[in-house]
Amino acid sequence: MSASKQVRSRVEALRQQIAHHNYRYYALDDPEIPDAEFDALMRELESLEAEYPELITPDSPTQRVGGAPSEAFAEVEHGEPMLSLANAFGEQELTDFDRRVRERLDADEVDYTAETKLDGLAVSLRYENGELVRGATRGDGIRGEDVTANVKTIKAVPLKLRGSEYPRVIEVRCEVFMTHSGFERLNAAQRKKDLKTFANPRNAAAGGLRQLDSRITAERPLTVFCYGVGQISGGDAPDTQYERLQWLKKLGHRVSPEVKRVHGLKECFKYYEEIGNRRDKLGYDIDGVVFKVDRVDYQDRLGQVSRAPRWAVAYKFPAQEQTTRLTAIDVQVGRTGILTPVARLEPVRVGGVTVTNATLHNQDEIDRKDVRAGDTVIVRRAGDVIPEVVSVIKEKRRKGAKRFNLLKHVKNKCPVCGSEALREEGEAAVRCTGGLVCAAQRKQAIFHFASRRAMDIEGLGIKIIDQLVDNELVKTVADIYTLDRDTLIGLERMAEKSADNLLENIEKSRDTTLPRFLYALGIRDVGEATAQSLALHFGDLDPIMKADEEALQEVPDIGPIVAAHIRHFFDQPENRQVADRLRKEVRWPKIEKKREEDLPLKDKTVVLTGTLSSMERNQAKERLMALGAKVTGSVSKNTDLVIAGEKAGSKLTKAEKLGVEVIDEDAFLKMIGNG
Ligand code: 5U1
Repeated sequence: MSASKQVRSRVEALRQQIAHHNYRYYALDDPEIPDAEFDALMRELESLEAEYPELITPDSPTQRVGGAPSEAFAEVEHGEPMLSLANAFGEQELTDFDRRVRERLDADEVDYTAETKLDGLAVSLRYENGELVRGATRGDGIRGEDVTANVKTIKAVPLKLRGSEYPRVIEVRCEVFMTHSGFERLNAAQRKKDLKTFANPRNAAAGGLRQLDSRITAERPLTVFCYGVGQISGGDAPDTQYERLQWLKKLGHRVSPEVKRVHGLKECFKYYEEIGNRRDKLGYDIDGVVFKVDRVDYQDRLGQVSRAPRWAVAYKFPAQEQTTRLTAIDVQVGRTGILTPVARLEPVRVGGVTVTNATLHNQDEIDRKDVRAGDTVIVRRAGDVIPEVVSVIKEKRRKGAKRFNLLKHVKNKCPVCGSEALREEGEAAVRCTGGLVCAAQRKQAIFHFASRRAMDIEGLGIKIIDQLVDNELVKTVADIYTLDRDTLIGLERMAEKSADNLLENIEKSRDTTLPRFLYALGIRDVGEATAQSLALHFGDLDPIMKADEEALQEVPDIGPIVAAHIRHFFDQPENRQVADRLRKEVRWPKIEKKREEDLPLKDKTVVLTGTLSSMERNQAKERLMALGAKVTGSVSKNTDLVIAGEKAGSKLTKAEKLGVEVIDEDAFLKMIGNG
């Protein structure tokens, strides 16, 4: 059955709506409808076209993904050559460019259009009578490759120009690129499919555009920004570069929001600086900015040399990637005890600074990139980010270069304190187990030990800890209890009164509880709740220090991993020594060992809702867990008890509806013995 007039007009209306919403979404970055509504329009059009294939046209939005792959790209000639850009490095070269422009034009000052320079691939889009008829790569500037099927898959490329006021033929010049988020998504999908990942967004974009099968291109998150025009016949374009870009936007094209008209050289430098400051937040890679003489009649007067116009210049940022030699791989211990492999490099300037070290992250990353000492590597430094080794130039590898194994390199010991270094199954990081003695972790360990929920030593902040550690006055947390007034007064910016207060607080901290003390030791994965459970189960420190992994796993909520962490911690003679010293300095009340069966909230599922005035929610949760409760986040028919603080909302309503017992904060405090 052929399509009725009604169906035809519905199809036409859908196409117009879809083109309009594409324009709002891609060109204006200002969508009017949610994605789901847009998808519904697309689905309706697809189903009508499936029913009435005679209605399918090449510019229908359903036709972005083409059919079978082609054998090779055909060569096509651009209507007008695609020019390239001359570069300016450094202030002097930009100053020279501006001077040459002004001298040739005999002008005092010139307006420029300032644009970002994307790190992508230049493409020319040819429209005839408003329809996209061809997409071509730059090639040698005269002839490029026909990538029409591929560019049609890029949603930001309009298949039809908007409105009816456009030249009969127009070539739009644009840069195809990939955003950082698109790149991450693509690599995540590649990993999931066990396929090769891409080194950077540029490679991913270039590879995507040059696929002979456009169905693969369609899966790559490519986008475009348009930056100029080539051939124009049968119509006119505005007289300045800036207005041309606004005009292209009106025709449905995507133009960078960073485009700006600037007056004279001073404003060019200002623009460069502004974009440089925001470079890392743009969400895509740029390698500089471009300045173009704004008036097209001036551009015509200036002309070109070889293939580069005299009226435009790319002012580049310092390169963010450089090649250098990796002389050695060392291992550093961070303040949390993680052993990180570090590449020692022959000094190289990257991103405007000299780089001599770069992180290699962990063993998995070393294996993935196959980095070996002596390799020639590509180093990247973007913004304030720590320099990293991106990849190895394998062709330049010397014979006999050996694979690097971190644990072997450190002989399974922390290079700082000599405690055992461990890599757990399923973990990328290798860690030092000498938490209490390792100099690399000292400051962090002391800070945690003194924190409010641990030993609660008010006044022992990071600035004082820095001085105590740097002057070797405190080597382990046990040394805190040997500090005297004279030592403290000798610290920078430590008044007598503050020293006295700190000493008093150290004294006060001697009276603590076993859970606080266990938590303060900083054993991996032993938070407040686990410390509570350990204390209740074992009753004292000694049996905990002696317990094997099996015995530790008898404690509620302690599984094999946490049990192994506790055991490893106390297996380190240095940690044991510090714990022994500490127990002579501090004291805690004896704990009535409770059998698990006797815990008052054993097997009860409890939900906390609203705000408690007497403690933080986390603390309340831990108290409940210590009494044997299972604390969950949502109310269901399996909930035994809801504790409702101030401003309790939907959870309270649900509990009431389900008839679950609800108590207020006072009753809760009584229940946990704080009433
Ligand atoms: N933003 C921008 N990139 N880009 C690249 N503008 C621009 N202009 C170019 C090129 C190759 O060339 C014209 C100046 C001819």
